[in-house]
Amino acid sequence: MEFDLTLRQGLVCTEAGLEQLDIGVKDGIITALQPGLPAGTKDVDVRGRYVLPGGIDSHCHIEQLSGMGVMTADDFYTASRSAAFGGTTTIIPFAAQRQGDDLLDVVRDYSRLAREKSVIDYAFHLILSDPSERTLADHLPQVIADGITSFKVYMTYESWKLDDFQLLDVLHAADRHGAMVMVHCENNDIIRWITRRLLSDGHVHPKYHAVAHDPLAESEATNRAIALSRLMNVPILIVHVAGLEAVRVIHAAQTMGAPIYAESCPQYLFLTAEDIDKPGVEGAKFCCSPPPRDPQSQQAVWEGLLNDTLQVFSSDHAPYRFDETGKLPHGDATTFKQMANGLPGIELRMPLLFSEGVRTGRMSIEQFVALTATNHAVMYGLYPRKGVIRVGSDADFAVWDPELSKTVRWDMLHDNVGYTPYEGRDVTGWPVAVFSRGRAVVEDGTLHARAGDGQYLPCGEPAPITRNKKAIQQGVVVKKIFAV
Ligand code: DUC
Ligand code: ZN
Ligand code: ZN
Repeated sequence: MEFDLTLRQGLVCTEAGLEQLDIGVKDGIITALQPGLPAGTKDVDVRGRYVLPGGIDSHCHIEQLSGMGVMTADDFYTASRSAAFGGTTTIIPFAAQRQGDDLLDVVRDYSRLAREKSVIDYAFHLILSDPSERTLADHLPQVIADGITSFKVYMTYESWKLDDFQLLDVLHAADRHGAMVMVHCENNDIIRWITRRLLSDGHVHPKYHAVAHDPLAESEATNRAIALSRLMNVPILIVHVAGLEAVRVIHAAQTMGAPIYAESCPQYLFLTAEDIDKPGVEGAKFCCSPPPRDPQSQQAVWEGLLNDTLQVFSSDHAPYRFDETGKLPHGDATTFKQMANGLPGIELRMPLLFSEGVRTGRMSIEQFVALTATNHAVMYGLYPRKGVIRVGSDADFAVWDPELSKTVRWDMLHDNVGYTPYEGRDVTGWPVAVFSRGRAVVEDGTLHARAGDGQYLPCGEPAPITRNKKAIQQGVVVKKIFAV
């Protein structure tokens, strides 16, 4: 068979580990994986380079209004372009339902934005903020049948948050229809109470954001979400884990056999609350929720990623410019409560982890691949089409030069944000070519894909959901309160 593309003699990371192999691609699919393949129409020698599955960024906010009504600085074009330059070939952003929104309208409108602009493939999660009877019983099953099989719910933010009763409703619906619930765990009243005290005492500086979002607000809500999930016997995935205590609570639940999964992000490995403590409003560049914490929490997140307490490493890319359109609605007078929450990170997610994880010897290349690609596909129903290099999978991969060193500057990135919280960091190991379904998206430092080249990926049932159902059938999980 004549290949459209042959990648020759790379160090390829398959599910069996790292091996020197050729990859043959036909019609966008990996069709051969062995040494000594015949030349392809496009034939690329990648000796000395790693060939890794294209990354999947399963937590990114793109062309989405925040809870406070601020539009992200990136649209589907700039965010997907930036993702691709960082080695990511699939993004899973959120079709966000605001209160009163008709879920079917939300999905239709958001799909159009992605279809017209994304340069790489994409799936969707939902954000559910209005789990009415009509949403859960009527619209949700339709949306799930169309391939959106995961949704994020919030325990904080006035306009997004669900109470425990609503969370139980959502877990129940997820269980019925085979979907994964992602939970933003922070106790809203703790944050609200501390915030009111701080503001009334005149404490408005960005650093008070980290004070208001105390680690106990995170660990309490994490514990509560786990309790609700255990009550219902429904798996959940806890997003953006930041604090040491939250990691411990998750680990304890998993040790008891509860189907709890979790995610962390670059900001919790590479930033701390000290970064927020800068003169004036500069610290707003480092404010997200939960906030970066202390070195002990960083260490706990590293350990959690290495010992499989935390299975996915996403960016939580929530890009807001450092001006009136984003972080600073009131200029230099903006208080910590008024700043848009969120950090850019879609392009640096994988290079930062490669440099600080793989290059330092902290993690194996296989762990890196699992945390940045394979586990995302498994968690959200895209496996094995995405997230792995194997015969029959989409030909999505990134060719990495493990020796290439660069100092991060915001103007070398491809987003539309205008700053990076990682300015000035030395990073070793970068993707130098990125392929999506066998086509070069990035090569020689240039974007080769166009807006609209990305395809919609309908997700199947997330594997942890299937696994949990089997466990229940086999009597491994004995307490099932509703026989629905
Ligand atoms: N927190 C979120 O929950 N989402 C976007 C960004 C942030 O800081
Ligand atoms: Zn969140
Ligand atoms: Zn988020």
